[in-house]
Amino acid sequence: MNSQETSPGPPPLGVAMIGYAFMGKAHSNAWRNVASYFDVPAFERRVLVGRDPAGVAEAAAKYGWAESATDWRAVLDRDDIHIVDICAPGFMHAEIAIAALSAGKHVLVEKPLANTLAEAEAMAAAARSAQDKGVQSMIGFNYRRVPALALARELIAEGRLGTVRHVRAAYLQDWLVDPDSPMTWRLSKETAGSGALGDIASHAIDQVLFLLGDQVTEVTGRLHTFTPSRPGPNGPEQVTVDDAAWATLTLASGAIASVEVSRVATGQKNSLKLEIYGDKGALLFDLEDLNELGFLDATLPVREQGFRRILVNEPEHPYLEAWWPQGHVIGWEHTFTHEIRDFLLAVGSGTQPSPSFEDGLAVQRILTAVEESAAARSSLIQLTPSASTTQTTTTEGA
Ligand code: SOE
Repeated sequence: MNSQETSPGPPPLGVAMIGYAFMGKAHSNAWRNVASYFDVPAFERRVLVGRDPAGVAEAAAKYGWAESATDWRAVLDRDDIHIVDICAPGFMHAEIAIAALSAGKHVLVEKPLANTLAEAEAMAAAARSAQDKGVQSMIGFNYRRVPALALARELIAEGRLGTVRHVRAAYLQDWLVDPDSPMTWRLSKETAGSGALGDIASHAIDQVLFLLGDQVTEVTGRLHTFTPSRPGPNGPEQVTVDDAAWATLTLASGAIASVEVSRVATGQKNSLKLEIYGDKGALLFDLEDLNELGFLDATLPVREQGFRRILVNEPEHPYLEAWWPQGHVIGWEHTFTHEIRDFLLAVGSGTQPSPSFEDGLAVQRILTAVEESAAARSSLIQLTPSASTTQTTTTEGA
């Protein structure tokens, strides 16, 4: 049963979703709920696509898709499909998105846009051509739809922080701390493109661009793999991507941002921390407390200054009017409902959704620059440890 009764008006948009793992589950939840909370164009969840016939059939029934299929190319040939939501691994993004756009389907694709800069450039070119024909496309940087971060962007744009100078972005997880965690597609360059860099630095970097409404002009980077091989079905397999990444970004405005990401930060579960410092104020955010925004107004008398907690749960706050009364907090999954609401409204009004594939390409260029800087190791200065100051771990008096 689809998510909404087909009301009089334009015929419903047929939706196909490709992929049904973690992101497929999160997007399915959003497709199931969006019409219950927001006024969006009529749509129907028509087909869920996956490689395993039994697995995708079970997921389709569980997540509320009318049917399941295993051949995404055949789905693109269907006249009753108008939207393709790509939740497949990164190595499939470019081929599917370009084919879907060429077939006249509106496309939503998960981040990062692609596994390589060349793929991202081809996708952006296909999106420009499709847009000329009224076919829309969007990349799923869902954290832009956290109400607290949408509010942060508004405050910065209103000048409440003055001139932003210094940004700190850290996205820390620990699901790969155990060296015996098995090999997955996310740990191979061939299927994922990169590791923490593309997976979560893409979010952190997009947030810097989103919040400041700025562009990056310089990049330094470093990548590191702490666990070079992991158990595979037939023995140890080489990990060919980074476990952690560091970058500094110079923005066109002159602001400087540091970006740090890791999937081996023991104890950090899904902590995207953002700190934005201006000459008139500052903002603090942590995804693990996504309903809250720390705000310091430096124009107040110093005796009254301090970070105050804004509970971003009022109807006046972005997206919140659709949900619960003030103070009834929302969750991580709501960001995908907001994302699909905005995507559907853009498709329905024939306007470019945001973030666009161009925005995804901008992030991809920065990711590539981090990789190039890391490979050149040009920012790394070798220091020779001095024997006299080398710290030892022997206990006192041992
Ligand atoms: C894994 O790091 C992951 O699922 C990312 O791929 C998502 O984009 C992020 O939102 C949560 O963590």
